[in-house]
Amino acid sequence: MSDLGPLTQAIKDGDRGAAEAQTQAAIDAGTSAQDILSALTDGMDDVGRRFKAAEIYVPNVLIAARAMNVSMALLEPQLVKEGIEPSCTVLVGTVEGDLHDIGKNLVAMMWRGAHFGVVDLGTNVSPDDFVKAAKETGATLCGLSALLTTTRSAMRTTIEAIREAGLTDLKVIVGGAPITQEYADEIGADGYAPDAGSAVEVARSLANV
Ligand code: B1M
Repeated sequence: MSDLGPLTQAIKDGDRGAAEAQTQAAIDAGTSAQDILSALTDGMDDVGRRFKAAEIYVPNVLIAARAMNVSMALLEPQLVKEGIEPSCTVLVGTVEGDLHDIGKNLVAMMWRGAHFGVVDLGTNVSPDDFVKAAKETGATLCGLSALLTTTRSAMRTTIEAIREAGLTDLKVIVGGAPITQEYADEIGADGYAPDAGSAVEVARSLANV
């Protein structure tokens, strides 16, 4: 396994070029996708801590997020490589009003790696767009992500729209920093996952695969 310290540092620094080079070097060295992913998230966690402590500001965070996205684009085929045929279709999106997508992208990548056919609807997805996509794809699962306490309520309205549309078999999984099991229960979600790793377990359990 290659030394992943420089990769974590590249994310902390928001250095896109170094992030790309270090990710590619780690892949070429045969480092596991999971280890590379951990190095990336360690870097982003540090960015989050410094942002919270007002040591850095929104532009720094954006730059780090872009570096992480460049690395994630390179890593995605490695995570997907283990897949044979997707076991079922899974929708994923960040709810209306919320533009955070790094955690949602991680969940989508982990689900792809677990052989789910992922349809990523992006960020700021309205309840109607979730319903429309569910009808079009015949999805089995729908993952909702929210990072803001102010957008948590969009999860409730999305679940209500899904139920009102008669999509009773579509299982909804919620997650994101301000979400708890208690809140998931309160809004009638079928599952809650605190992180991208457990999102795989929850999805497998709900989809019976
Ligand atoms: Co924002 N932001 N942000 N931000 N941002 C937070 C979330 C915040 C906690 C920072 C802080 O104040 N300490 C705070 C929210 C406070 C709150 O509501 N409680 C905040 C704020 C306030 C804002 C703005 C309002 C700032 C402003 O403009 N004044 C604004 C809102 C914009 C909007 O959405 N409408 C804003 C904007 C931004 C950027 C655009 C600059 C950027 C987003 C870039 C992007 O996503 N492309 C950004 C970032 C990067 C952050 C922090 C620093 C990092 C978030 C992140 O990507 N973490 C964050 C502070 C922090 O987290 N400490 C912060 C890494 C990621 C891997 O973790 O997303 O939690 P996370 O995902 C985890 C789990 O939560 C879980 O699995 C993931 C991996 O294990 N998970 C799921 C997530 N979704 C899941 C779905 C599942 C299951 C698990 O099933 C479907």
